[in-house]
Amino acid sequence: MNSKNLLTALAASSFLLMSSPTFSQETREFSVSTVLSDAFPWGQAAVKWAELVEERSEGRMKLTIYPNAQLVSGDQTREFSAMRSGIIDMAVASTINWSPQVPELNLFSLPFLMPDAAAIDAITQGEAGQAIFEAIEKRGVIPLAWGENGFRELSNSRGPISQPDDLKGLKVRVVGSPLFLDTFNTLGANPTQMSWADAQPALTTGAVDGQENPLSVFDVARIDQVGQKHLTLWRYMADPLVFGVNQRVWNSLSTEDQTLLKEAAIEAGAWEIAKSRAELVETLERIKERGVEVSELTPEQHSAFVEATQSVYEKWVPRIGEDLFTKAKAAVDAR
Ligand code: X2X
Repeated sequence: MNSKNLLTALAASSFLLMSSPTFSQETREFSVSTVLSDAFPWGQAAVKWAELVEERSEGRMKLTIYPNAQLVSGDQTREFSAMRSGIIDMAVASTINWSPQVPELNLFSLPFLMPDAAAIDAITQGEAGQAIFEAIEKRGVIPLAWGENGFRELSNSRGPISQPDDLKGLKVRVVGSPLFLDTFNTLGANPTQMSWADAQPALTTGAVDGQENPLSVFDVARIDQVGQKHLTLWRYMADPLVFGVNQRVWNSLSTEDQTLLKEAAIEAGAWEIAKSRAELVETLERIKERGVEVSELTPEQHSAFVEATQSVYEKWVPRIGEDLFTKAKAAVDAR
């Protein structure tokens, strides 16, 4: 090879190197926090998001999922703070776990505000949902899309529950927002706050008598095997999931990648919401087959619970925001 040909060959090979994707594009890896793993719809939502992002960015963006709130050592109510400070890049998170830092998210935990799935959608997909996303963003996390953990049903080891009186003295494990203490205290129960990681041993040892979680969680975590033989379908609240990104991470992305990330989150969220709703009937069947005694409420029994929990509204609507509550209530009524 003469020197001219050698130069041409070198130029060609360096051009190839530069244009080959592995050399011109570096892969950026991001952490994604979830509380539940991909054995549950919640974790599956994160997996779907990661798959879509990796595929559409042709490997430029990689989302690595850390389930069981492990990035905050299981302390799920610290997830939002960890996101804000940059310990966590992204999350698919329950509104309950972020509500200590974003009081507006307590809206979804108001007892019996949302009677059905259409009511959840009326809030998340409308003006109220927009206002909630603004509240999250104002506190330093960019919200991209909604998913769903689901209607939280009450289980316990003591006996059937179909009226407020049945809850008297019942030791119930509740999640991190203080609103839950008020709801269960006002019903005469004895609530105690603990993380999901601590809840399962507490149910096993009998340190608590009951818990509340969506049917999918009861089913997959085999809550029936830790003595929870009674389940009340009271649909007292549902926790949506929020796909969110740390603000600095968001700002470091090109507009194109921001759009890609957001569209993938919206798609993954819609997919997961449809999937978890579609699985509900079958999940309940499975739970019944395992010998769990399921109580459904008559309209009168339901009303008794609604009335018994009115004080929660008096205390919490001012903290959530009158305006947001009014928007949400109007959306539910008009659904
Ligand atoms: O802790 C719970 O109950 C769980 C898993 O549902 C949430 O993270 C809200």
